[in-house]
Parts: sequence; structure tokens; C-alpha cells
Amino acid sequence: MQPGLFDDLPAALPEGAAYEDEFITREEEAALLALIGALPLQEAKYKDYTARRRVVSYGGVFDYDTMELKPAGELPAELHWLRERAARWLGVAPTDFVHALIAEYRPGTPLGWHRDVPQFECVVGISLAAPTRLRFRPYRRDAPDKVQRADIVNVELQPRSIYKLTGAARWAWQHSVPPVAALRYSVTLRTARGVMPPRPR
Ligand SMILES: O=C(O)CCC(=O)C(=O)O
Repeated sequence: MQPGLFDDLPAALPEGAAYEDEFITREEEAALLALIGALPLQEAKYKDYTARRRVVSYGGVFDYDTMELKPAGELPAELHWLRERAARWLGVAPTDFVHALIAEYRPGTPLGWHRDVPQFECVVGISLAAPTRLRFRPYRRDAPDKVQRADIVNVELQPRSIYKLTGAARWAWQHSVPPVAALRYSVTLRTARGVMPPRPR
């Protein structure tokens, strides 16, 4: 069984997903939290809906009104080491990560069921501060909410851990985060559509 999975839930993550604890040290986590505290996080907008999640994007920002990727600033230099380490872990070049999103989840903040926008391919996520669950359900285009409870797969995201969503986990499953119990942050990095590791890891 992969570390971090709940004992009473299905053992296997969807194909193309992986999870690893202690990807960064406590000191690195503290430095990232201090850095994030100084970044211009804003409540995310999805058309008419303003989410409770506060975010800042680098390398591109997805405009949900036009459904297009618009330009955004470069990833701050203080985050390059994290991008490099995550790239090594995934098996791509650091600059293959063309997008970064830093997200803050204040207590009670959820992230609804979704697949990431199709402009991107692989997703990796590094978790900071409080733990939470990442939930997966098979993506059914015809009836997204008709998924059986038994089909839902959960992984507990510990602070300092990393996960990846590639292949089927990325395209054939949706994911969500239930309302968090305590303040949590994530740094997610995305490759451009079609850019993936040469061999599955
Ligand atoms: O916070 C996380 O780890 C999940 C992020 C996510 O799914 C997203 O930003 O699309």
C-alpha cells in the first residue's frame, strides 16, 4: 500500500497518480510558508463564482470567462529549487513546468470536483501546513455525479508531501479537496499539454 492511504479505503491510487511523504524538509516548508505569506494571493474567480481559495498563478493564468490561458508573471526565483526538485521527481526538465499555482485553503475551504484545464498535461502538488484528503472519482462526462461511493479513492496529503497526476489519473479521473480542517497551502506545477516524462515512473 502506498503511504498516506486510509486503511479502510481502496489501496490503489488511479493509474498515473503517485504520492510520496516528506518530499521537502520542515525547514524548507517553513521557508516556503514565509515566502507565500508575502505573495499577492487573491480569491480565485470561476466565471460568476468567487471561490474561498486564495491563489496566485505564475507562467499563465486561466481566464474562466474566455476559457483561455492568459500571460502571468514568471515563477519567483525563490521557488526555482522546488520546481527543480519536483521536475527530477517527475522525470521532466524544470522548464517543462510552464505553470505554477500557489493556493491557500483557510479552514472550511473546499476545492470542488474537477479535472485540470486541458492546456496542461502533468500536475504535481506539494502540500504545506495542515493535512487534507485528495479525493478521486472516475470522470463520467455523461453523468459526473452518478459515481458510486465505492469508486471514490482518497489519499491523505500530509504536509511536505508530493503527488502527481499523469495519464489516467489526470484525464480519466476528477479530483477534489473536501473542506479543510485547518489552514493548508499547496504549490502545484503543470507541464504543457503533451509534455510528460519519457517513461512512466
Ligand atoms: O491543493 C491541491 O493539492 C489540489 C489543487 C488542484 O487540484 C488544482 O489547483 O486544480
